[in-house]
Amino acid sequence: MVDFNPDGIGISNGNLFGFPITEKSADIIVIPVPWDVTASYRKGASQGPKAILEASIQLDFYHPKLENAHKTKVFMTPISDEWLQVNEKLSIESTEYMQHLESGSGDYSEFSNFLAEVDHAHKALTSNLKERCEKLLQENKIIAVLGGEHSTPLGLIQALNNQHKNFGILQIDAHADLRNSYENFNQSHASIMFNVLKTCPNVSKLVQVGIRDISQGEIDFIQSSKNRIKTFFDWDLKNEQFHGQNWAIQVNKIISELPEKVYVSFDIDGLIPSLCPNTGTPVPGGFTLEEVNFLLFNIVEAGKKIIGFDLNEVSPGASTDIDANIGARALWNLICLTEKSRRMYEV
Ligand SMILES: [Mn+2]
Repeated sequence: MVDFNPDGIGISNGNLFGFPITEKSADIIVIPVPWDVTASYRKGASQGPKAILEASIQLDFYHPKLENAHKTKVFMTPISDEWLQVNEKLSIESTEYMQHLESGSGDYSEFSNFLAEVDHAHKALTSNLKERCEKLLQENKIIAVLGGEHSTPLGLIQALNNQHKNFGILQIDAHADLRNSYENFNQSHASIMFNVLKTCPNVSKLVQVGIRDISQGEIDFIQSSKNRIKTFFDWDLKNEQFHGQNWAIQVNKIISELPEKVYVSFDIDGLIPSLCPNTGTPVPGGFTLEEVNFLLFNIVEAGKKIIGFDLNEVSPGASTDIDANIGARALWNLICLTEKSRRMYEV
C-alpha cells in the first residue's frame, strides 16, 4: 500500500484500478467470467472484464460515502484464456444456431449436439466457479463476479447458498431473467434468477428493480412464487414518480423487502440505454448510475450486510468506450459499497 499514490497517474499493473494488492492480501476478490455464448441479440459481454480493467485505472478514488476508499483491498484474478477460447468456439456455432431459430424453423434437431455441448460447458463453468468460491469463502474473502452475460454468477450464488442460511438478492435489471430455459439453453442469460431460485433454497427473497421487458410466463411465475419474488417494475416506479413520489421513498420500500444479508446482482441494462449503448439487450427506461448508487448505499446505511455481488452484461463498443467507462464506475461503486459494509461488520 505504501507505494500507491491515490493522486498519481493510474498505473497499469494488471490489477483493477492499479491497486497494489495480491489475492492473498485482498479482502474483496473479483473473478472475471468472459462468457457470452447465450447472448441472444448482440454479443460482446465476454470482452467486458478486459475493457473494464483497462478503463479502471482512469478513475479517481475519492468516494463521498467511504473514507479512504483507495485503501480498499480489492484484487481481480486473471481473465481465463481457457474460458475465452471455449466461449469463442461455442459462440461461432451459437450465432449460426440463433440465425436458424430466427428463420422460423421450429426444427433444431441438427443442433442437438451443440446444445448438449453448451449445457456441458455451462455446468463445468458453474461447478468450477462454485469450487473456487467455496475455497475463497473459507479464507474469509468477499467475492464478486464480473461478467460476461448474466448467466455467469450462478456458481458464486450457489457457494453462498451453502454458507448462509438465509439471504436476499437485489437484482437491478431491465429483464426478470425468470425463464426456465431460453432458446433451449438451460443456463441462459434470461434464466439466471430461475436457476438461482431452483438451486438455492437459502435465497429467501429475490427483490427485482427496474424490470421493464418481461414475458407473460415470467409474470405468472412471480405471482405463483408466494412472495419469494418481489418485483418493482420500472413502469410502476415511473408512474409513482410522475405523480410526485420521490426516489427516496421508493428506495425505503425496496429496502423493507430485503432480509439482513444481501447479495447484489447488477445487470448494466438496468441503467438507461445511453449509459450502456452496446449491452446485449438494451431497453428504454431504467436508472441513472446515481439513482442506483443512492439505492445501494441506503441499503448499507440501513444496516444490511453485503455478502457478495456481480456486475454483468457490460459490453465494450467498437466506436465508443462509454460502456467500459461506466462499467468501471459501476464496479467501483459496488466495491466501495461492499467495503463500507465490510468495515461496519468488522470485529
Ligand atoms: Mn439480466
